[in-house]
Amino acid sequence: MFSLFPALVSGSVADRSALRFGDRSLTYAELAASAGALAARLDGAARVAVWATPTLETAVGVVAALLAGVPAVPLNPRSGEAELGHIVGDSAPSLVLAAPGDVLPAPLGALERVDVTVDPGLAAGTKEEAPGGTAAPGSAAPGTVTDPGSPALVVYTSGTTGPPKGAVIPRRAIAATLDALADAWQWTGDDVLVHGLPLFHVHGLIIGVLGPLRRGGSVRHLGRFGAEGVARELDAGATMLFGVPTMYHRLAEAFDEHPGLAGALGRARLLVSGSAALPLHDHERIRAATGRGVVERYGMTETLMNTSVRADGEVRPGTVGVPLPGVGLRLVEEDGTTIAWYEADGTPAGAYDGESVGEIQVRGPNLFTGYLNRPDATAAAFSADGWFRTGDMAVLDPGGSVRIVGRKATDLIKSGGYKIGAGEIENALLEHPGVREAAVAGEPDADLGERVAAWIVPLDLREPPSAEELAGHVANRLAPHKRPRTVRFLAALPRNDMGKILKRELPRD
Ligand code: MCA
Ligand code: AMP
Repeated sequence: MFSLFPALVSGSVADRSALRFGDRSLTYAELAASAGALAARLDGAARVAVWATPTLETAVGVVAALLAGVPAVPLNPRSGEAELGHIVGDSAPSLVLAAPGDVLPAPLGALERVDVTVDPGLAAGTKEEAPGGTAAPGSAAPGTVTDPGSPALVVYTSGTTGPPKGAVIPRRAIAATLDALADAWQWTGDDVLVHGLPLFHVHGLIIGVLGPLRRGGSVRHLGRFGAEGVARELDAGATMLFGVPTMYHRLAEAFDEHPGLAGALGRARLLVSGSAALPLHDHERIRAATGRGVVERYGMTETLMNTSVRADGEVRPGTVGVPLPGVGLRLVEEDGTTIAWYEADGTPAGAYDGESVGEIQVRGPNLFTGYLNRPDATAAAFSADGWFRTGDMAVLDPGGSVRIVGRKATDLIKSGGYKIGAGEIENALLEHPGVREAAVAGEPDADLGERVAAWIVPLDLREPPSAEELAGHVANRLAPHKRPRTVRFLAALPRNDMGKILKRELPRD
C-alpha cells in the first residue's frame, strides 16, 4: 500500500498539531476529517485547480486532492489575467478549490467552484456524514492507495521563452524527495517547521507543507514572511526554518532592529536555504550573529530536490552538498563528455580533474514525468540516455560537494527565488501600446539575488511610458514578482547582423 501521508491515515499522531496558519490550526485528526470530507467530493474529478493563498484552506485543499488521487494545480493568486488564462486553459481543471469569500478573477469564472471548509469540529466525532457520504469523520478515506506513478501536482514554471509550462509531478517523486530529505536532515515527526513561503511552488508547498505532514510533524506558516514572525515561532519551539536567500538576507539585515532574532535563529535545529544561491556575505553574517551555518539544498520544479548539505555535514558556503539518496547526478560538458558522476547510492565514480565545469544532469525517482501538453519540451529536457538536463553549471569541490557556478541560459532570471523567463516579460512589454521594442535581462541585486531589468525602445522617444506604468502592465498581465524593477529607455537595441539582440551590450549605467 502506497500512502503519501502515513501519519494522517493511521491516526498515530491524531492530537498533534499538523498545520498552523496565524491563529488557526488543525491537529492530524482534524486535518484527516476536513481533507477526508473534501476528498470525497473530489472523487472522480480529472484535475482540480487550487487558489493557493498562504492559508489553511490551501493546505487542506491540496491534501484533499492528494487523498482523492486527483492531480492539483496550485495557482498563484497574484497572477495576472494573461498568466492565469494560460494556466487554466492549458491544465483544464474540472473545478477550482478556494477559501469561502475568496474573489476569483475572470479566467476562473467559468469553472465550478468548491469552497474548502476547514472544520475542526468534524474530528471531535460529531458523527455527521461528511459531504459526499464516504468519508467518516476522523478518517482520511478515500483514495489513500493509488499508483505511485500517477500525477499528484502540476506546478507551472517559467522557461526562457513563451508562457510557463506545467511540470507533472508524480506521487512517487514527492515521497522520494521528502524521504531523502528526512535522511539528509534527520527530519522527524518531532520537528516543527516555520516558514513564510508561497504555496504555489515546490519549495513552499511540497517541501514546506507536505514535508512535515509526511513525517507526522508540524508546520507553522507565517502568512507573510517577516523577521518578527520567524523569531516568535523559533522562540515558541519551532525547530527548523526554510527560506529563499532573499529571506535570509532580510533576516541578516534585521539583526540590529530585532535584538532577539539572532538568539532565536541560534536555537533552531536547522536553518535551510534554497531556490537560489545564498551569497557568502549573508552566510557569514548569519553565522557570526547566530553561531549557526545555513544548510543549502539544490532543487528544481522538474526534479524536486537533488542535493543537500547534510545535517551532520559541514556547511561550506557556496556548495549545495551531495546528491540525496536515490539521485544519480553527473556533470556533462558541452560536447556531451561526462566529466564527473555519482551513482544513485551516493558513491562518487570516475576521475574528475577537480576544476572542469559541466551541466548538472540528474535521474532518479524524484523526477517529474513531463510537461503537460508539451511532448516537444519534455523530449528536449532529457539527454538521449534519459538524464534530465538542469541547465545549471557546476563543479565538484574537493570534498565531492556540488558548487553551482552559473546557468546555461542567460534568459532565465532568479529573483527572490522565483524563476522568471526573459522572453515571457519581453512579450508582455511588447503588448504595451507605447513600446516598440523590448529586451529583458537579470541584474545583480543584493536583496533579490537578481532583479528584472528592461530596456525599452518606446514608440515615441519624447514621450515614453513611465517605468511605473510598464512595471504595473507586467504585474497585472503576468505577476507582480515578474515586473521590471529597472527600466531604461533607448533609441535602438544593440543587434547583430542577423537582427538578434546582443544582451551583453545593453547599457547598464
Ligand atoms: C509592487 N506590488 C505590485 C506592484 N508593485 N503589485 C501590482 N503591481 C505593481 N506594479 C506589490 C506586490 O504584489 C506585493 O504586495 C508588494 O508590492 C511587494 O512585492 P515584491 O516587491 O515583489 O515582494 P517582495 O517583498 O520583494 O518579495 C520578496 C520575497 C518573495 C518575499 C522573498 O520574492 C518570495 O516570496 N519569494 C519566494 C519564491 C519561492 O518560493 N520560490 C520557490 C520556487 P503585498 O505587499 O501585498 O504582498 S523555486 C522551487 O520551488 C525550487 C524547487 C527550489 O529549489 O526551491
Ligand atoms: P525553479 O525552476 O523555480 O524550480 O528553480 C530551479 C532553479 O533554482 C535551479 O535550476 C537552480 O538554478 C536554482 N536553485 C535552486 N536551489 C539552489 C541553490 N541552493 N543554489 C543555487 N541555485 C539554486
